[in-house]
Amino acid sequence: MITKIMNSPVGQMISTWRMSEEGLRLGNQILQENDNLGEAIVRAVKCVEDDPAYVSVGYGGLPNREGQVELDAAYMDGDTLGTGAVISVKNLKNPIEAAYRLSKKNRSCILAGDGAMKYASYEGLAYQNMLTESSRKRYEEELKVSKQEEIRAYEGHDTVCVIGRSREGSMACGVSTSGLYMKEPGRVGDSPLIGSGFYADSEAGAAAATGMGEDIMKGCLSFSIVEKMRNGMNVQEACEKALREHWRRLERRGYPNNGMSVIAMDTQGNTGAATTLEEFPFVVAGENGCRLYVASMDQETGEHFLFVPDKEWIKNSKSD
Ligand code: SD4
Repeated sequence: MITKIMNSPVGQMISTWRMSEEGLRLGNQILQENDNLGEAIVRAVKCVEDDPAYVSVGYGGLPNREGQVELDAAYMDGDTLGTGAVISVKNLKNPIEAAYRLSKKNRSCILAGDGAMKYASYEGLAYQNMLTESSRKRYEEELKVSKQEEIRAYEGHDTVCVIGRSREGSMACGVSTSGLYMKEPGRVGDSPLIGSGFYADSEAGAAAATGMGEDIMKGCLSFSIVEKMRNGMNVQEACEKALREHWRRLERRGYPNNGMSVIAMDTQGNTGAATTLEEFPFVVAGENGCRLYVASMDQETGEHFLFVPDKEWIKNSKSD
């Protein structure tokens, strides 16, 4: 039984995929207790990074075509517009922590590869071998079934994106991912790119994206949602419209629908979500606790609706 909801939920935090539920609960607890937005977002993202059961983020993430887990993360402070990101980092336990610290700097705040690792080491951040036994096995299995040039991008690549708003109206956003499975070493997706994978401006709202990075970045999707809100559009409409416009733009060029999903929050804490998938789970948290929702797009008409999943849906869903 699906209960459609007419108005998008109101809250202080919103995050992508079911895998973010536990983290969002912990982050929301911090926000409710001490209103520390940065700490709340970093806590929520770290919870997903640390859990090897989630194969698309942090520890146990999806390896690249050389069998190494290469991670991207970013953080944006919507008050200062301060942005930090780390790109293609290996063996860094919590990339979001490095991105958060870098967001407080005004120069050299987006770092890739060795430079990012040097910064993390200077900051005393923890290292860890991020390749678990099961991600190594998954890699070896893939090598057996595909020739190098035919390697498939695994469908379960996902990004944890967390948007938050403090009681005083400060907004921020954090994202973390291992990107595409079997990606080329050094491949950069949308997630650590400002305006594509994330954007936060406390004067206008915040948005973040998950899905095929090469497609998302062609539309600077997160920035485009925030700009629609800045111009007065309702948050749910901004998500749907930005995504639809961009999807059509890609379609006209012959791109297939590889899946893109977005979440957003306006300056009052109203949330929105949209997807080109049939179903995209997201989580909203606030004073009244934490709740899972699903955004759904009719694949024929492009129409969206949101619903609260029941136990049956949760039991049967294969989505992260
Ligand atoms: C990337 N956007 O690296 C990420 C992956 C993702 O759902 O979110 N997939 O392209």
